[in-house]
Amino acid sequence: MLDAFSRAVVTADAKTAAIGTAELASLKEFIAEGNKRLDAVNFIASNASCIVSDAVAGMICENQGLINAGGNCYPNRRMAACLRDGEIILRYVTYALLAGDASVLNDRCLNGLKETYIALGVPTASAGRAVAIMKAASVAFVNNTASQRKMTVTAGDCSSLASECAGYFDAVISAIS
Ligand SMILES: CCC1=C(C)/C(=C/C2=NC(=C\c3[nH]c(/C=C4\NC(=O)[C@H](C)[C@H]4CC)c(C)c3CCC(=O)O)/C(CCC(=O)O)=C2C)NC1=O
Repeated sequence: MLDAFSRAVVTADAKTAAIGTAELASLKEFIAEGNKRLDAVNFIASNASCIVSDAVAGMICENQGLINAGGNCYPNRRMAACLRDGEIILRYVTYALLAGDASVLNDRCLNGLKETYIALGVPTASAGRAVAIMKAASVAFVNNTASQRKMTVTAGDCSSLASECAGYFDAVISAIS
């Protein structure tokens, strides 16, 4: 598992190069923007059950066959597995956002997930839809634009954190598509 710092070391080592000024500048920014990052992770993590249940409910609302006999959220055991998977995926996205690096998400969550889903008959398009709804909600939390749950926080520009966060969700969707 890598973070923004160890990623810079591994990348430089692979080129047998010194850590360059560009890498140091980007790590400096990572530190300078660190409080925003911690707030963003906190806002997502502390609203995780709301984000997950809303996304799975939205996915089912758009495709009610999922909860009928033969659907992959039927019976309750599968519904519970689906909600649990939403929580797992969101948790690994918050780990990646905290680390500023996707390797923990890729190695420990996404590796083999598509194959698992195919083997179990989990519909990957529906799973991708739930992840897309979690992405929209999480980006709203990062930008503090979630209408019902505004956080009291110093105002600032979090657009680059929001797009980094969106990128981790996009990586999930493409890994299972
Ligand atoms: C370390 C990270 C990690 C991941 C990512 C993980 C995923 C994961 N999801 C699974 C099952 C499952 N996943 C789902 C998910 C869904 N069904 C739907 O219709 C929706 C589209 C979707 C929810 C959004 C379901 C229903 C099952 C159970 C399928 C079955 O047993 O028939 C299984 C099979 C074993 C089990 O049931 O627990 C794994 C390994 N487990 C892990 O430990």
